[in-house]
Amino acid sequence: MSEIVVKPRTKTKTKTERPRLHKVILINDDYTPREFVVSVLKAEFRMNEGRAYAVMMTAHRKGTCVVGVFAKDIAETKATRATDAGKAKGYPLLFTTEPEE
Ligand code: TYC
Repeated sequence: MSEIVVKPRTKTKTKTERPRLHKVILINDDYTPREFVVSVLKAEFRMNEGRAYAVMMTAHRKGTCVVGVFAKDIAETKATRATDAGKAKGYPLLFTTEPEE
């Protein structure tokens, strides 16, 4: 007597999803001094003077500018710290976060 052995054809793949990245976005306002925005970008986002100035001017002209892309908790911490730095001086400076597509 012969037996037919059927091998299972389904494979189980274990996929580990990478955490989605989040953008930190700088929002323009009419009150925060340009130099202060530049100093916050340098301190919190480790930018050099030229990069910080370019990011500040993009937000100033267009309304917003993406500052960087980070893991969710890092993006949120940086946005909060940078916003709080403005608050401490009485400025309405605002950094927000949103998930990357
Ligand atoms: N618009 C501000 C000014 O003219 C400067 C500024 C730039 C403020 C970017 C916020 O995200 C900002 N003093």
